[in-house]
Amino acid sequence: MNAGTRTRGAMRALEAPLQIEPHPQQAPGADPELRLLVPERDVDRPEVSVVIPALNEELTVGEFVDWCQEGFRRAGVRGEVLIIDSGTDRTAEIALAHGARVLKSPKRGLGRAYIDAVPFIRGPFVVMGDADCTYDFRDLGLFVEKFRQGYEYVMGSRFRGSIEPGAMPPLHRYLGTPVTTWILNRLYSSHFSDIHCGMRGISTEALRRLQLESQSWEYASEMVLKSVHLRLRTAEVPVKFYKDREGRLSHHKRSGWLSPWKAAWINLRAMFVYGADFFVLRPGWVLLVLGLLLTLPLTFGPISVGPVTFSLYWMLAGFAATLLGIQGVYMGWIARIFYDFTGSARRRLLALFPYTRTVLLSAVLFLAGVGLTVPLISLYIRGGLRLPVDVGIASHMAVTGLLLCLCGFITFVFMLLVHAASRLSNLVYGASGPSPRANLGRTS
Ligand SMILES: Nc1nc2c(ncn2[C@@H]2O[C@H](COP(=O)(O)OP(=O)(O)OP(=O)(O)O)[C@@H](O)[C@H]2O)c(=O)[nH]1
Ligand SMILES: [Mg+2]
Repeated sequence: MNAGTRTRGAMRALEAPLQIEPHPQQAPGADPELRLLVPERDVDRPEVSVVIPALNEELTVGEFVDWCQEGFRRAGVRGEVLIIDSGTDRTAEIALAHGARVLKSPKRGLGRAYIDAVPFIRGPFVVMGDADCTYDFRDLGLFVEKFRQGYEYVMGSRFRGSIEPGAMPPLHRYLGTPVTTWILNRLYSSHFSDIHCGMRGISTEALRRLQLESQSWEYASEMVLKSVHLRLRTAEVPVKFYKDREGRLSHHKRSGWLSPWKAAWINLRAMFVYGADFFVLRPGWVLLVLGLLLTLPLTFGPISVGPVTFSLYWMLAGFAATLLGIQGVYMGWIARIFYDFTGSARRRLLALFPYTRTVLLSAVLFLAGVGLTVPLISLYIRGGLRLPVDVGIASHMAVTGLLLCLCGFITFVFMLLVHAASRLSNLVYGASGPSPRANLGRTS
């Protein structure tokens, strides 16, 4: 069935607010290294774009494009396939012949291929994946269904779908993927079941807001983490995962044994960089509370609980924990401002740390700290610049005093950074944050 004559009823929800971008080749400032090839049977005003990087995939790309067309037909949607080809074989020619658009781009990595594609995407919704026929794009209707229901980010899940025997090495299937997915879910309070799945859907608007930067395999983690930062409405759908065709080598294997390890390393790096707040905030709170509990109650002398006496050494441990904790919390909050796509962290932190009130609070903390050190300093001066052997509770007070001085100063500097980082964030993401619901065609 011709894509253009297909019934529109089923996709009315997607069509209503459609805003097709002007043809990207006419856009000024386009990357001169990119070249768009349009097939004879091009699709006009697509409602869904399948966006696929390909590096020498002549073995499978033709069948892959056919799968996509079948997927569009089954879903009753007008779709385009956009192959980002950075190879040297016949991939582009075959893809074109099967009706796909091809964006010729230099070989600069998988993440970069997606970045290159963004200005060329015409549909309001995108489904991504591999050109190797390992993900079953004939079922892309499941993604379309979720878009219709109003979801902005739709993760495929091979664990909720099916995995052909031999498609995933046992180490990945039973250890690597479940464990990293579990850790990510714990840290980010998310509910993914397969964070490494390459078949994903996203609204084009959300994809643009993600502002992907990863050049290589780590784009996968960057996307997941930013989708959490952006609080995208997220769903999961089952996908079928097949093993590589006879004769096709995964790019990890083509690039040598180090490649998957390198991919894992840079994915981990992306998790740390884009999720710095998640990593330091919770441990920071734990240390801060624990530290304060070990310090403040001991300010006026040791305390015995049963057989244990909490004295100066415990205080010093608490002192260190409090400092680490407050730094963790403050740095986590700063990191949150850096990835504050929605503007909510800025609003919350600026309200919590207004300039004048925080300056006053910091000054009070600092002066109270100085005050608590006075007994020890006066003992020191009265002793002829020597401390007596037993200084009593003066040392306890001084430890708390020093801690309050430091906390006051750190809080003051943190407040300055919150204000500075918020201004920067306003410039990057817009003063009130982007409108997350704009221009999306959805039923709910
Ligand atoms: N344009 C472009 N495509 C790439 C590049 N590197 C990989 N690809 C394509 O990205 C997709 C994923 O690559 P695969 O080799 O299947 O890697 P994978 O599926 O993540 O890893 P395996 O699990 O080992 O198969 C394929 O369609 C590749 O052809 C690149 O540098 N540029
Ligand atoms: Mg693959």
